[in-house]
Amino acid sequence: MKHDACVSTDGVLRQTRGLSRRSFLKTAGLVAGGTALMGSASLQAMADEPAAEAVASVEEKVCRGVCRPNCFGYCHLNVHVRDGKVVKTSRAPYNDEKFSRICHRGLSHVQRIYDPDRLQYPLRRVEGTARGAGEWERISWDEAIDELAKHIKEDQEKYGPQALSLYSGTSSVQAFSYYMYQRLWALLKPTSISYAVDMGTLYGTKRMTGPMSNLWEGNDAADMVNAKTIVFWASNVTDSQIQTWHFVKEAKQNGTKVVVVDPTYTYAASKADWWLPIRPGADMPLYMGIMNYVVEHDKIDREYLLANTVAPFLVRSDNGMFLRASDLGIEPVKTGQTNPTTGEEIILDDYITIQKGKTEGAATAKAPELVAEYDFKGVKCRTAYSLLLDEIAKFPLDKVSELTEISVEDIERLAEICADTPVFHYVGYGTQARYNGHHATHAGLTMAALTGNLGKPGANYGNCWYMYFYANSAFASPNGEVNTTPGIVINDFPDIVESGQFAGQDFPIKDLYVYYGNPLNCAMDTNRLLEAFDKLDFICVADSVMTDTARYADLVLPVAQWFEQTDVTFAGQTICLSYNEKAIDPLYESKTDPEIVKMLADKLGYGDLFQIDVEDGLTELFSGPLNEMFGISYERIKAEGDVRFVMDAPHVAWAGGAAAGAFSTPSGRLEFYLENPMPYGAYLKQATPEQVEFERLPRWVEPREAWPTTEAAKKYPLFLMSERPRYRVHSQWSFVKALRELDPEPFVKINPADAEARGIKDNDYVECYNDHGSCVVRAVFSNAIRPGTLVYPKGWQMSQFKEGSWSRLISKEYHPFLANALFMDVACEIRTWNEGR
Ligand SMILES: Nc1nc2c(c(=O)[nH]1)N[C@H]1C(S)=C(S)[C@@H](COP(=O)(O)OP(=O)(O)OC[C@H]3O[C@@H](n4cnc5c(=O)[nH]c(N)nc54)[C@H](O)[C@@H]3O)O[C@H]1N2
Ligand SMILES: Nc1nc2c(c(=O)[nH]1)N[C@H]1C(S)=C(S)[C@@H](COP(=O)(O)OP(=O)(O)OC[C@H]3O[C@@H](n4cnc5c(=O)[nH]c(N)nc54)[C@H](O)[C@@H]3O)O[C@H]1N2
Ligand code: SF4
Ligand SMILES: [Mo]
Repeated sequence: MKHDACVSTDGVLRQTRGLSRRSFLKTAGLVAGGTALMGSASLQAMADEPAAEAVASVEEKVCRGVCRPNCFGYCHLNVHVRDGKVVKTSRAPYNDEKFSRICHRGLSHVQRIYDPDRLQYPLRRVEGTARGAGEWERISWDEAIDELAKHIKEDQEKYGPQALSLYSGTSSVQAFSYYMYQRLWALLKPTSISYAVDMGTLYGTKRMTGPMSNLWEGNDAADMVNAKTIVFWASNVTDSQIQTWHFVKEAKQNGTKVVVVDPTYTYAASKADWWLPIRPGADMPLYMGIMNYVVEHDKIDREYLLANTVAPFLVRSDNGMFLRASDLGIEPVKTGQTNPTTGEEIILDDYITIQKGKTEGAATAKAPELVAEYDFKGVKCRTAYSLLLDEIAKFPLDKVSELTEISVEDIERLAEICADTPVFHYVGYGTQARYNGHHATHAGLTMAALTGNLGKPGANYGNCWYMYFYANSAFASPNGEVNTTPGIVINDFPDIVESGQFAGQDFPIKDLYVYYGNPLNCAMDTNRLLEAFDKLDFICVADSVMTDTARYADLVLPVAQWFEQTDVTFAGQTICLSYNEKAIDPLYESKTDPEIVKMLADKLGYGDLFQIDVEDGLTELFSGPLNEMFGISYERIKAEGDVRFVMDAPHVAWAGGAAAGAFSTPSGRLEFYLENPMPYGAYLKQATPEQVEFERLPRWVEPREAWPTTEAAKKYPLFLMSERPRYRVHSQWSFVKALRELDPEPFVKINPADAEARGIKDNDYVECYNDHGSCVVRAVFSNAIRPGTLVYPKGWQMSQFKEGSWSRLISKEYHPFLANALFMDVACEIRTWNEGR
């Protein structure tokens, strides 16, 4: 399909039918004044098309925009511009029509762009006032960049390159903007602080399927229609991937059954054939219970296990490693080829299996045993599958029932469903945001392999979110420079700032630059983070609104909105590179990120390396041998609007299995048994040999706080969980008036029984609190909430609370193998709150 770039539509009449003159004027009034309070009808007005007679005389141009919060959708939008103003956003087509969608947030962009509270000028904290006091002075861009450059230069010279730290959130996947920053960071070598989100899924998957797996693997949602059953695990899909729900409905119409495993009676649960209200945090034992049943009833997929997993490999009891041909005195074969990930030479040293009672290399064994033992010079060896069976045996169904609070009959019924392939396990991020998160993924993926539910249409375990990795990396390495400073995770940031030490070395961090993210809102333990902020010399935030984090900065840089710049979005569930064209000039004095980078580079003496305009930059980024190999160029992306970068459609993860090279593990198979479990991002923790041993197989780890036996739960018996906010994406859209009218203030959903036991009435203000912090919100009674739990839609900015904020209640602790924030692993208590008390 040819994409019409910014067409000036003399055909306004064709484009603008359907809205009464009155409602159009209402929308137009909003654009002009920006402050008009809109009724909920105004969203409808935004969706409808203005009346022909009202606008016949006004020229309209329609530009292609990409809505790019990280709700996974990246919907294409028409951005309608009249008189240099965006008057409306409407749904625009993807080349694959299945992905053409828009939601209430996408429809309300006009209010984001013309938000009267949008940042307009660079702001500096008034000298002598405290951070967060809200006293700002307007300064020029020149002064602002001067000040930023001065701090970076002085502190890096005095303390080393790590003195500058960066926090980038999840709104970062637009190529020119992202890589311009990377280009500067390659020269400045600052400390990158990574967020610790969704890692239980990422790490749990990658450690079993290899580093070349995409970030968050899984089949394309369009493949759901091929499943007999879709099982939603810990996914609030109707709100978190609203753009995907139609695939579920289409599958249902096609006869697919839907099961929802969730402690909360979600909207998806209300539309499902079966809802299983699981105890929060107990998915791991449920997966083990399913495996127990399918093993017991001989419903495993032997063929899949033998050909695609390490199931038949012998494991040495002395060192936990697989027995190899070289152990038996057979010379390995040197291939002369190198592993693209490790750079090491690939040496073929076969893994040993048992066939007809004798050892046999896995490469040649036609029918190896799943369960076998072997005595290797006095070292007992057993197959990886036998070791898995030992773990499964620890989960008899009555124990699983106790842990999950699901009846034995229901576990059996679920296991029968899971064994009846193809089953599409659509896995959300609810259960993994706990201390035990990666073990749930480990068990889930093993269960999918055991039942042969991977690598074929309709069979899946995961949730695809793909990123394009082939942008020309030379762009981000000017003069061949790369950032060599070690990265850290946000959870460790407070301790590192306080001690000035990292990994036993001096590591003073003095400055912080935040872009594409809102860590005081979306990371963990806000109180502890604020203590770290207090110790920093200088904080600069680049955003388009006054976020929680911007409020605590010394310098705030106003960033241009999405439709005020050209760029290419390179990630998401639609697996496309999407073209976003500039519709209007940046409002007020706001500037795009690349412009900020250029100004800063100039001040720091690197100006010559940054004389790149967006068209040339994008052309370079989508050029070179890898892009050519995929047939991708900026010219093509621009002309076609979107270009799919994973070619099979619908995409099936790990298709073809081991024979097709689907797994990039050392063995080339799915490794449910790990020879060398390696910690992920857990920099400040030292794993003990016992912990390494423990990590080899899926094992039960209790949540850190939100589990009946924990210390925290004795004091704080309610388990607090967040849900994706229907009216925001994280903290974005927080200040959009039409949405605030529908969703005016922070609240927590509570089962009436828990509320009544505490003397709380519906709609009361309540304080939620634990040892980490607290907040004050409305209590909303809901029978959809599991007794003993509380659920809040996340993302409210601090200024919208009566007191405190949600992330203050979240611990900064993490598992020694995995830096993953414990968003769902929160024990708390709740009491009524009276203003002025
Ligand atoms: N509107 C909107 N959409 C978004 C986002 C947003 O902020 N707003 N954020 C985006 C991002 S970055 C992400 S990572 C995704 C997340 O997408 P989801 O994972 O679908 O998001 P959540 O709303 O956190 O849903 C988690 C679900 O898990 C359930 N749950 C909690 N604990 C458990 C458990 O132990 N077991 C089981 N089985 N269920 C459990 C919760 O009740 C909830 O229904 O959403 C994306 N989409
Ligand atoms: N309590 C709780 N907290 C959570 C979670 C939870 O379940 N519960 N979930 C976590 C998860 S899964 C995630 S992914 C994170 C998300 O965490 P964040 O990525 O920090 O969340 P956002 O609120 O989307 O912040 C993005 C910010 O970038 C700005 N922005 C957008 N586009 C641009 C741009 O082009 N340039 C610049 N400079 N800025 C831009 C937006 O205005 C916004 O302020 O939140 C995590 N936080
Ligand atoms: S917020 Fe998400 S679902 Fe809504 S229009 Fe934007 S990308 Fe699409
Ligand atoms: Mo996320």
